[in-house]
Amino acid sequence: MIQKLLIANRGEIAVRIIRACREMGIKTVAVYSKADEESLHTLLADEAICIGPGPSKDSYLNMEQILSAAVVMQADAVHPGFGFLSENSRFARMCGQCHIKFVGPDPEVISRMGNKAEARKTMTEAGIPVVPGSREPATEWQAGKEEADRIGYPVIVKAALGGGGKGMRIVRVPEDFESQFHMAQRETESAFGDSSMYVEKYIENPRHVEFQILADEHGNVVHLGERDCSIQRRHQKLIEEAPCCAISEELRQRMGETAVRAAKAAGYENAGTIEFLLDREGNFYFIEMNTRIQVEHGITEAVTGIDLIKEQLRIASGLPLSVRQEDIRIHGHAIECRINAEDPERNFMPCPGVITNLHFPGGNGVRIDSAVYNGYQVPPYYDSMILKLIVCASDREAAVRKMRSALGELVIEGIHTNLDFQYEILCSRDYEEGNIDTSFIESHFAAGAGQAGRL
Ligand code: MV4
Repeated sequence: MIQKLLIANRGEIAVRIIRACREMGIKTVAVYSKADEESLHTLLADEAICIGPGPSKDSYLNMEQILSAAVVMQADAVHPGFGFLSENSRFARMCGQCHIKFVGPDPEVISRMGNKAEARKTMTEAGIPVVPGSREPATEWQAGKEEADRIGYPVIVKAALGGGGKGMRIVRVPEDFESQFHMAQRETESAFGDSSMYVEKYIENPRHVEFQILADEHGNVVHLGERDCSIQRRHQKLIEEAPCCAISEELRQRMGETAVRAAKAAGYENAGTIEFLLDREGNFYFIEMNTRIQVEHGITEAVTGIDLIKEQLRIASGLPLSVRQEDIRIHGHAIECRINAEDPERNFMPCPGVITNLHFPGGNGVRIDSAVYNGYQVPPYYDSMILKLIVCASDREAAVRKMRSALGELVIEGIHTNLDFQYEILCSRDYEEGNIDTSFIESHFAAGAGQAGRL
């Protein structure tokens, strides 16, 4: 069993991991930047070690510094959380070379799934339904155009190393292909230092539905149902829910079984997510696999009762999964709202600063994952997400009502947040009725803006 875990992250996910370790009797080491000396993860861990100045590239992305800290502090495992180094295969490999267990899949799997064109190929060969599109990545527009003409328009050109919306262009007519391909490719080169692209049929306004899976090193693979993550703004998720209200029990079984087969085809170990697009006709297509614990894991925990971080630590320790597929049941409905330190009135610009007054909602079925406290200074260097509000109730309608009530009780003063924007979404007719897809924010708010830009 892991004795001492170094958490290569900050903020609420570092706190979430520390809590799981405390319950499991695992000692914790926090790493922190100069800007995080007073952060909750630094204060809560058993031990803490400074790894550099505020900017991420000098601290939370500094692999040598983090591994030196792990060696010096005698940690036997590293949990990368999400973001930062969580999907960096080189970091995972370096951990192995230092005889430190990386809490996640093998470096080869991280790298294979990190290349979305290669992931497509792996899944196609395993008989997993993928969006019609490229069999091979293309670096020349002519090769991409041949694929596009074959599948038919509209198509979407994507970066092989992309994900998260960078290096992506929708092409509606053949005449635009060459210029759109080059635009996507230029963005890809500057963001990833790579020019490898692929083409897919463009699915109009799908739902983004992802399945949580767990795989141990003994060959057991299970799925924990799905999350609907369709409410996004500029590829940043805002609200997630579990289960997806557009999926029947029969479809859930088919998609879940597909997700398990996908994880097996990838040679997967630990917690992972299989992303699908779901169209109006109920067709689903694999798009990507995420090889990390995700921000929205808490809603899956709420409806399954399974602690995903504890499962990750069990798996990394070589233990079998604590659950079998037939024991996993989805109970009720959970919703998560991401609260960000940003100003919806100023195009969602990040707004760091000091929190001068803070009040959390509570009650039955309300969970807050956060690392902020009254008087805390939100540093300017990192992601603007400061709090996740998760509610769980017997059904979707009850969960929506509980979320409205909880958002109404939540008080964060001193900094701008998207709290009111979230409340507005929760009160909209289409959200209430479950009429959501990936175009929701664009179609309900002009240019994805807040009240200032309302249609
Ligand atoms: C798509 C798609 C439609 N068809 N792929 C966006 C993020 C990345 N994880 C995958 N994404 C999409 N992939 C196919 N074949 C729609 C999206 C998508 C999207 C695309 C362009 C502009 C905004 C979008 C918002 C959500 C999803």
